[in-house]
Amino acid sequence: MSNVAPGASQPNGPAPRTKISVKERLSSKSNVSKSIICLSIFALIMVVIALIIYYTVRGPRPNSTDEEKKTDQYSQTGPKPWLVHTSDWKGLSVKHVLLKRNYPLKLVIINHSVIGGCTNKNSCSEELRKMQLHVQKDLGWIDIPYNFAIGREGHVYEARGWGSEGAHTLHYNNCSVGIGFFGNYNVIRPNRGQIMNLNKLLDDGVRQGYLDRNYVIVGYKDIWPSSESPGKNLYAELKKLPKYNAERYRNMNCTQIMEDT
Ligand SMILES: *[C@@H]1O[C@H](CO)[C@@H](O)[C@H](O)[C@H]1NC(C)=O
Ligand SMILES: *[C@@H]1O[C@H](CO)[C@@H](O)[C@H](O)[C@H]1NC(C)=O
Ligand SMILES: CC(=O)N[C@H]1CO[C@H](CO)[C@@H](O)[C@@H]1O
Repeated sequence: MSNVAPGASQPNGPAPRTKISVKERLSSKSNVSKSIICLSIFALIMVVIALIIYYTVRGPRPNSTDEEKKTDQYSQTGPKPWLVHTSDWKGLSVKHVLLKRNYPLKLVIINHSVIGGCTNKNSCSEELRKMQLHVQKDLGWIDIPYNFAIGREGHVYEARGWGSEGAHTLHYNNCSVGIGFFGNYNVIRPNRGQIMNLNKLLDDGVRQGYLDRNYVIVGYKDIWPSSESPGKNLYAELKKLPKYNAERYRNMNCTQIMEDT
């Protein structure tokens, strides 16, 4: 008798037990849902904390829209807010070798500065002033070797400027414009603001008659292959530009380039 399965034929026996066990089951069910809610809240908090840490720690990414926005916020106004004249970065005024008879130029040579890598108008201006003093005092050059320099924040800095001979590329200074990007582009990447303003500068050069409308852009190492300049990341970006063309004047000297039609 006692071996009969519970609840089979004993109306007074296991009935209350069943009730208790239902109650137990009910209460354990609500415990389970309580813990599920708790776990969900905990997980949610962890996700929020993780997101906060992620966005705080990672900082700005290269090529991010933040960076583009920043490069559009020039710290000056006027018709060419992207261009910083020598007087604006407080460079010494220098008597340059004028190149008038060679204009319009057909060749644009891009280099990187390797050292430095300033990211705003103040620090770039300071870097230019230091560079100017250094090349004049220690190297005996008349000025910064480039015609123009471009900071990480996108401003274009006038160095020797349009109309003067640079000292950036041996044998090619009197038939080209030399532009130096601040920083080491084997390590850092150029951002879109820098490339955008390189194009603005060159369009402006064409408009003013300093650059031929069919000018070509090359990297320093296209002329001197033993060099790494302008750094692999900038070089890769230059190759995407419609005006990039390393073949057009390959192995030609300045006389030949200027005579080319
Ligand atoms: C350009 O410079 C080269 C040497 O770097 C020189 O031989 C040539 O005569 C110069 N040409 C002009 C037009 O200044
Ligand atoms: C440029 O190359 C041509 C052809 O090789 C040569 O006749 C001329 O002397 C060169 N000019 C300069 C300035 O090196
Ligand atoms: C003017 C200038 O900075 N020229 C440099 C271009 O890059 C090469 C390689 O880094 C240097 O050797 C040049 O001096």
